[in-house]
Amino acid sequence: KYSRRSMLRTLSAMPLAGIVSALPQVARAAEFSYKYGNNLPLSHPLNIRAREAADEIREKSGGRVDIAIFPNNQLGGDTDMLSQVRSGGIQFFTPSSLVIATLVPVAAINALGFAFSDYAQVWKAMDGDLGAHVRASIRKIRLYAFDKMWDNGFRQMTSSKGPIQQASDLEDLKIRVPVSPLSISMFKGLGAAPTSLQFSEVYSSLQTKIVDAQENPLPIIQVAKLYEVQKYCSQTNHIWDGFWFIANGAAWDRLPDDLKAIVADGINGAGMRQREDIRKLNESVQSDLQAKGLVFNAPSADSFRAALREAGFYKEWQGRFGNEAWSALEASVGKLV
Ligand code: TF8
Repeated sequence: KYSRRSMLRTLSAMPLAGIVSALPQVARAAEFSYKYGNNLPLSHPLNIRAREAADEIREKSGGRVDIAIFPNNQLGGDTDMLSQVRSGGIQFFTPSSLVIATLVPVAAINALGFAFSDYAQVWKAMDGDLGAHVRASIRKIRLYAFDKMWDNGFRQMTSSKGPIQQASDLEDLKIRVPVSPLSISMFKGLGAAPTSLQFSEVYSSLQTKIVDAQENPLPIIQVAKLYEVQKYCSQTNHIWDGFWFIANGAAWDRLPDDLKAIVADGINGAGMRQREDIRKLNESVQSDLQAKGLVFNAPSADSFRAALREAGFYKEWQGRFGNEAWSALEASVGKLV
């Protein structure tokens, strides 16, 4: 902290060029001070790249925009942060597509079970028409979604009971899923006994055996230390899950255009690098989790897809998501029904 006197002393001892370059550093409150909340530990690429984006934005805006990051559910669980970003209590949040779908149902569409087979299909859809469709729907509830989704990853199932090799192994399995009607519908369709819990409750509910299984991408299983309370990991790749980087709509609209461009570039650019981080992590994290005791298997998608078809799952969700979104999805993944 600078006192006025010590500042004057410093300034008078400086050549003019030095004074000018020192001026912006004299703690000036940012014109736009924002709060960004998320549910992940600092070690996850989401937080590493968000930090980078915030630094870049502060610098490029000459200190006019300051984004303070509140990681790791410090501001409450997903549902709490979602209502805070709507009310304007915080200005930014990165819900998983499943979480924002509690308000914008079509946002769950990328999480349709066994729809995407690889990242080429994912980014074709989400950087293309399907993503645009979902962003427009998010805008309707006065939130603003940045163009580039961030990657959570393909979701995998873990259990303390045994490996999941095919759909029948899910029968009556008590599995935690996010607060998401689509996840509940999918796991019911597969014969399991799903329970919705916020992410902030996952570790303890596995530890106390309220549930025996859960499903999340490998990097999440790692940073949330779920291997401590799970034994088996079945690489089902059943859902591709991403984060929407969203802003409170009124706060976003108030921002002057030049600053909007700086913020959007910072966040979208960091998002592209975050995708790359997750891709690399997916390659390296399995051996790490094996070393920590998780036992892996990699089942084929066939029995799961067949069970879901038979349960009428795809038909039902085609109706719920609507034809426009559904055809945008099928344009990337092929016919589903
Ligand atoms: C869940 C979520 C998580 C993400 C991640 C922790 O399982 O989908 O995968 O929210 O940020 O609740």
